[in-house]
Amino acid sequence: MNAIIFDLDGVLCHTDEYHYMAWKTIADELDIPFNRKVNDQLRGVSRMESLNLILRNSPIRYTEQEKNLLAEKKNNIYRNLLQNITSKDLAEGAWTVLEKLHTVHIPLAIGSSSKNTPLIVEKLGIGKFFDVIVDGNQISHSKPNPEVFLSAAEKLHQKPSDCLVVEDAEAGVKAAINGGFPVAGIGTAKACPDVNYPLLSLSELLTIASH
Ligand code: B16
Ligand code: MG
Repeated sequence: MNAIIFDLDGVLCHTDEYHYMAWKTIADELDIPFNRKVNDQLRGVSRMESLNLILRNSPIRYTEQEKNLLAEKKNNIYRNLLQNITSKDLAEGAWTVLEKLHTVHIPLAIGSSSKNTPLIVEKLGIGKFFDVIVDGNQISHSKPNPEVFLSAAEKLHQKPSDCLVVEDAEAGVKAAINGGFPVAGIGTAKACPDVNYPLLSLSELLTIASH
């Protein structure tokens, strides 16, 4: 393994909780049932695809224009929640792991579906650790399509089989597998079949990277 590609929401930070809060506000306003189980299906999935998954539980058919407004409203709520995040919002051990991997010159990338990646990375102060960042602004197909990870591997000048993807979401694990990447799963993704490395903590990456 030559390089590591990290998912962002749910792996390096818990902004996944803010996605949940913002979608919950929208779903409650529309009187659509929404809980953490539905929210788990939205992990790694693009904003508009997430909205379509939520609206499947509504008897009402929304126009494209209405959907665009709902997605924009959700994003405004989400971005307001992001305003106060700092490096304290990093996942446990993330800073130490990134610092150590960077110090031993392991090329590092972020591969995220989120169009808010630049804001989150800036707020967390972790940009300096990454050689490459590919996010939702640069891709046409979100996870489980492997595009985001393939683009990151290409920019790292590495073959997919030499880059370890770290994911928290089923859609992300599938994207990695579809692209031919080995994958480490953390959180709910550690139970996904096909995960090569189920992680209890990010610090286990230091052991994996040293082999
Ligand atoms: P945005 P990841 C994903 O980020 C989130 O997991 C997913 O819940 C969200 O819908 C998606 O980004 C798009 O986010 O609305 O900010 O563009 O897990 O791929 O880092
Ligand atoms: Mg994620």
